[in-house]
Amino acid sequence: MPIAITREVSPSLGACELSFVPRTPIDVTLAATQHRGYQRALASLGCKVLVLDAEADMPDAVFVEDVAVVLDEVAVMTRPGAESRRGEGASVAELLQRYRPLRAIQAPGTLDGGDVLRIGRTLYVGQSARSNAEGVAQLQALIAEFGYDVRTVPIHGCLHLKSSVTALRDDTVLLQPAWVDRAAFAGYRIIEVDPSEEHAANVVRVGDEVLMSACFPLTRQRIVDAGIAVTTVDVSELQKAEGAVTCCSLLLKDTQP
Ligand code: CIR
Repeated sequence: MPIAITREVSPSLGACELSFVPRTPIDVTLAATQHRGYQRALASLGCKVLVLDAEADMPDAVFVEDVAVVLDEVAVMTRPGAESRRGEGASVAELLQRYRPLRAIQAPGTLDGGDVLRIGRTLYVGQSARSNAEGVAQLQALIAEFGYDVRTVPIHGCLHLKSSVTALRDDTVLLQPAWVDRAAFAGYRIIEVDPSEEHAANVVRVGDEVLMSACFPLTRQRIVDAGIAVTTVDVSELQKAEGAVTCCSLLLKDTQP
């Protein structure tokens, strides 16, 4: 059973970082309700959902994906690109160290977990405003012994690599061609998002199924037509904080006997 680490929505979510999404009022109570729906959806897909307490003074702390890169062998605590987010990792590290040996990116390196897409033994790392070359080099060095192929990918017009592309299967990706070049994923079957659904490329893969936002029915249909089972969840209020479905959890294989 995969483990999903999540964290309750902060009451200060409205003061979140925003880069490519205009600021609009966020209903934090609704965001928390939707987030519970997200946790239930992960549980329905077979995950054991762990829940960290909200961080009142850390608006973006619900987006736990950004503070760690979890592999089967090790977890690397990141150093998020946004300074306001650098305190979020401590409580996640405390929980994660029960499941994985921990390593950490150090200054001046920066890396957001949202920029790291693992497909099989390859890690694709987005060249975003949040993740710098030093952060990528440190990641590569910290996991060198495990034999992952680390490849950088340019992105443009979006926050993270996983805003623009995620994996549906080991051989299939869902991609927004306006934000990332198809050529970077040339070896894969590529399903593009519907052009009217700009933010639809971010999905969580759990086994052979995917979880995605209910806001993107046309892209959902493309995935279903490809023979992949899809569960949807309404996370519209979290999307106002420039969050999507991957960012609200850290998924890890339970390697304990
Ligand atoms: C931020 O700008 O850092 C947050 N408001 C959103 C982070 C979303 N994270 C993700 O997609 N991995």
